[in-house]
Amino acid sequence: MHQVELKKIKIKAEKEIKEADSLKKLDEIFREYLGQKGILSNLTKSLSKLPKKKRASFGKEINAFKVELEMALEKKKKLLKERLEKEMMEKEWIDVTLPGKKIVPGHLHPLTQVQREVGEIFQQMGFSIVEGPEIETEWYNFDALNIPKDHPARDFWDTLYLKRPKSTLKLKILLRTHTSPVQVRFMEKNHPPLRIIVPGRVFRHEATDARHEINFHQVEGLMVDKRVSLANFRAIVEEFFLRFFNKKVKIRLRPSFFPFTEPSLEVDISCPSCDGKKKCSFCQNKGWLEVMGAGMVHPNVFKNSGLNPRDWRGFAFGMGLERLTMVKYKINDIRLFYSGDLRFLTQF
Ligand code: FA5
Repeated sequence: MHQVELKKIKIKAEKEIKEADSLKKLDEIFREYLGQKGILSNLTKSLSKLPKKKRASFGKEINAFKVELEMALEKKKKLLKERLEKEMMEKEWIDVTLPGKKIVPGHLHPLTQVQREVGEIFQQMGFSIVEGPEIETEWYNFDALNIPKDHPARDFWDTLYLKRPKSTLKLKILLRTHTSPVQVRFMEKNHPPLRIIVPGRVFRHEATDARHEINFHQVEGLMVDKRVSLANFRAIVEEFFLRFFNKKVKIRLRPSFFPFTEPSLEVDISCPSCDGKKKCSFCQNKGWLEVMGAGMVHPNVFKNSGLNPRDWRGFAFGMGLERLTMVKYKINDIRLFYSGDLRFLTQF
């Protein structure tokens, strides 16, 4: 009776192993037959009910079947694993000869690039880069720079004033119209000799056109020492333009007026596009381009910064970063910088 039963179990187990198509299924078969409460374990327990004579031989048969079953399961497991690996390899096959996906990296805005370049050139000449607040008080933007209230010079700059809560200080606040207030801020806290440049954003309530924006950038320069003269200024800016344009450009200093410098100058450079030959549309056949305002620091500015004007001399200048970038790359409309137009931006 037991032999017949064992035979049936063997046939069933063989069939199940043959049909098993996953490792999970094989696991279930293992538990069904060889587990603690599995079929073979039950058969072994039932040995005690057999007559002594048959017990030993049937026990041997069960053990042999156990070994046979374990081997069959192991073999099938190996087979299934191999099949699985093969399937995975086929699914995940990569053709390394295919061209890769092109990554288009972003890059710095042309104004940022030029601002950094300007900074590096001045740093090589011993200047430090300093920053100041974009929201300024009337004092730093005007009064400290020798532009008193009701003075007509204040109209040079179309100022955007800001509202402030009534409860706080009476000082008016505004969006700075130039980077010159940082001259005073820096001299208040740092004793000369000093050489700084101040790149930064400025704001003016102006009508926009190809050369004017309401929001643009300036780079302020300030050098203060015992004996600084316009000759030093000329040498420094000439060296700056030589490095910036990678060629020698001529410089022309014209008398001008700024309340915070005396004397004041307007600085022109020979057009790098036609080398001053008056033969290009960029300089409108003039051969010269206006690039910055400058002058010797006014004694009142030293006083307002807590320095004795008898002890110190200094020059200051302020140039428009957009205008400078336009000259370098022959850009004819300032509004392109803020257009977000990729056809323009990707050229840099
Ligand atoms: C000033 O702002 C002075 N603070 C410059 C200065 C500094 C003089 C130190 C003396 C000593 P001005 O308003 O000219 O000056 O502006 C300086 C430069 O900013 C100009 O030469 C021009 O390049 C640029 N600029 C002026 N207005 C605009 C505008 N609306 N859009 C773009 N660039 C402008």
